[in-house]
Amino acid sequence: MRLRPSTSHWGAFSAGLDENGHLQVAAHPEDPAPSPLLGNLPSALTDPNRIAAPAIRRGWLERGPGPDPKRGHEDFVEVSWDEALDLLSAELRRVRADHGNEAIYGGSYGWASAGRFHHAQSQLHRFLNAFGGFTSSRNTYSNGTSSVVLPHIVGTANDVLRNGSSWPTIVANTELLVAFGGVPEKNVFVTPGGVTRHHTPGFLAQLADRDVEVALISPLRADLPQRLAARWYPIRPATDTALMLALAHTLAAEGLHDRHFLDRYCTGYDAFERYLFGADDGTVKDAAWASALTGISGADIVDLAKRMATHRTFITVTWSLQRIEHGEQPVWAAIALAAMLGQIGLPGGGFGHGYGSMGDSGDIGPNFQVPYLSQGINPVKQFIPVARIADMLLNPGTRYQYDGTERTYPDIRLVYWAGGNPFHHHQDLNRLRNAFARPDTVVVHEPFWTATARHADIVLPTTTALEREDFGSGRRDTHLVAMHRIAEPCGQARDDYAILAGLAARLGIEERFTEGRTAREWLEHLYGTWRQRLAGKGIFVPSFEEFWEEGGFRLPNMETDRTLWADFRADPIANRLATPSGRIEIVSEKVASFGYDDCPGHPAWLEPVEWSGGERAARFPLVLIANQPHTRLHGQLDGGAVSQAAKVAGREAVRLHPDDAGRRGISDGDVVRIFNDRGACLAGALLCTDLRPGVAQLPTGAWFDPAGSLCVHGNPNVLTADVPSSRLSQGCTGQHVLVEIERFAGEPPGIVVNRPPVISRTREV
Ligand SMILES: Nc1nc2c(c(=O)[nH]1)N[C@H]1C(S)=C(S)[C@@H](COP(=O)(O)OP(=O)(O)OC[C@H]3O[C@@H](n4cnc5c(=O)[nH]c(N)nc54)[C@H](O)[C@@H]3O)O[C@H]1N2
Ligand SMILES: Nc1nc2c(c(=O)[nH]1)N[C@H]1C(S)=C(S)[C@@H](COP(=O)(O)OP(=O)(O)OC[C@H]3O[C@@H](n4cnc5c(=O)[nH]c(N)nc54)[C@H](O)[C@@H]3O)O[C@H]1N2
Ligand SMILES: [Mo]
Repeated sequence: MRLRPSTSHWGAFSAGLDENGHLQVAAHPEDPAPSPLLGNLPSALTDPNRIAAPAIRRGWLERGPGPDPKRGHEDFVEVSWDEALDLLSAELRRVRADHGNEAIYGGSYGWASAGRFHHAQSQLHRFLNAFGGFTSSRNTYSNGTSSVVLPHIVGTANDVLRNGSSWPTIVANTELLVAFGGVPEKNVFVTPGGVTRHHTPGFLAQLADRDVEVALISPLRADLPQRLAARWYPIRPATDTALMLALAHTLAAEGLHDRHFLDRYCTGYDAFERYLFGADDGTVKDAAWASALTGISGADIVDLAKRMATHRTFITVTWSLQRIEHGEQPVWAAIALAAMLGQIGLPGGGFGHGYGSMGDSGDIGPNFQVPYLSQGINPVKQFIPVARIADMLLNPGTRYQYDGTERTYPDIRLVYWAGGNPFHHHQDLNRLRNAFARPDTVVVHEPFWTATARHADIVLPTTTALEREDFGSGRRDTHLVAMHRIAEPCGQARDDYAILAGLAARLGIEERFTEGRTAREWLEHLYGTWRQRLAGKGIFVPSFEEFWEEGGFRLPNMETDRTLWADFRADPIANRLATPSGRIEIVSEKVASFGYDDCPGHPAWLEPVEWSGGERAARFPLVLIANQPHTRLHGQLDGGAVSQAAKVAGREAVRLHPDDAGRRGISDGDVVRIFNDRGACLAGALLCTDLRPGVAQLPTGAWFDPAGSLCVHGNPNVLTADVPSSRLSQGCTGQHVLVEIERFAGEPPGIVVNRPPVISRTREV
């Protein structure tokens, strides 16, 4: 058996088919900490949910395009590739002629698979741009709140999200790590595009060896590796801002804040201090006040503030903290707190965001631009903040606020998705189903019968990365990996590129889209021009043939420990920040001028609307944390061995505190029903004391398996609210939701999403 190289979002590997046709996978030899998720890969080729042939929803085929509540409830008819592409190209022409390019929504958010050329979104956007453009999406579900608010606070999102302090600097200098959301090791194996060497688990081990003091602030103990001797503060979810304000209040009240730093590098501190002392609203944001909200004792808060002031302290906030209502506030409050400590720009001090959220945060790999496919230019300027998809489809023509501007939702007639799964990633899936009934046509390219494919009209089967040639490299990756074809395409699956090239030929834009190249010729071309550009800078990399033969190579090291923050500290005039004041804006006059009560001009405690009045909390007293799964990437390869091994009673596992379970008569291994007024799902109970009582945890990614408004498999997005973080950023708020849980009495309905939907080979019923 010959093993061939490839890579995935969770790391590089080599793989081959054994004599029985089973995929055997070996981690990259240079990876010090290979991801357990590699164990899901064999299912990519064998999952019964692989789409075998192009398929069209019967109602669309028989009645033609148009809004249809039957979407997601009807059988499919298999058609030939020619018929599928003829019908789709005619429909694209119709929508463009009757409604204009703006009526095509091609945001197509999602992670697709690793590989730079066959990146599904790049391919789709390039195609749609050649066709005259499309309504696009901005920002991410990952950090869509931070990416809007950070430029107002520090003038840049990128330098916070991508170029913060490196782990080696933290390991060598930090004395106290205050980790809001912890540093969940489960998440660090993942980086978009994948990394070949997973360094972060090693850095976490070094933190333990150096006895760095860690304050773990999270409802879940598992958010920090056990080997780190941490002090665990089991905070009530969504109250971190209150804790941060009380820490800030303690510093101010005790005179422990760095006046010099605040004067020289920041603006607005005095107004913020008035807020901390309750000068205008009469509420002093002290430790006693925060204790009632957070569930952390006042003495612990005062003690932590004092230790922060007397140690080299690094404050980190995982991205999950901003994936909630008012998610701007914990990010802004943490920066204000770090500013009061005066250690921003010092080695091992200051503020970090996303440590433990993604593998590249704090990694030391080279920051290297590898070859990629140009998407061209989108002539259509219409866009939505990405998490407003259902609002857009349900409310065409409606006005909404975004980052200080008023915008209007377009009237979408055709939705085109390649490489993403909104029925995984979006909130309130029962509402999303209604939204997906609105357009005339929904097109999905997928290898698998995901819930999104099942809610489409035209379903086009695509290859996985294992079935094609490509090259791959993630952010901060040490290697460029040659991705060889490891298996033949499943069924009639085609590459996204081949599908779009077929459409482009029918639409008269083939030359613009393909430039006359095959996929293999594109790889050689992109690599070749990149290699030439590098040579011009005196950097020499192997020829394409050598690269391909060797399976990859180590990228030249561009490692640097310089951060924007150190430069700013050294000279805040020459290196002024890109904010209106040039400084860190503890108060932003600009944000204040927008007049948003859900995002005022400085960090503030705002109660989640979901809780307000206490009425919902009385009916649904548990806070469900819907975080990232440790057994897979989102919904990908949910049928894989690692994902399946962790299911309880055949469903996604929900973690519950034994006190909460006992009160409800729930035992370990029971099937439970998790519900609120938006929907309900079944899950398998897993009792554990490592989480705060009153909190339950159900990760995202179990495939949506609807029976009415009930998901029988355990997808938390039937429960989450489709509300934005605020009018400022319109970010995703899927991380938390209020629920009640009960033991499921009787025989639970079986899982059916592990099999394809009903498909006919002929049009006759
Ligand atoms: N409740 C709640 N919801 C959340 C979150 C949360 O914290 N809580 N987190 C959010 C976050 S941060 C994110 S990033 C999103 C993730 O949401 P998504 O990125 O949409 O989730 P994935 O399951 O990775 O979807 C990628 C899809 O692409 C398909 N695919 C893979 N390779 C190819 C290819 O080559 N071509 C094509 N056409 N398709 C391919 C896969 O089969 C898969 O179905 O979820 C969000 N949703
Ligand atoms: N294995 C695996 N790794 C992944 C992914 C995956 O699907 N699988 N997805 C990747 C993607 S796309 C992204 S964007 C990142 C996401 O990175 P994050 O958003 O940081 O990841 P989560 O696991 O959703 O949340 C991290 C932790 O925050 C804690 N938390 C939740 N709410 C609160 C709160 O109110 N206060 C405090 N203090 N803590 C809270 C939870 O206990 C949770 O485990 O992960 C990436 N890594
Ligand atoms: Mo994400």
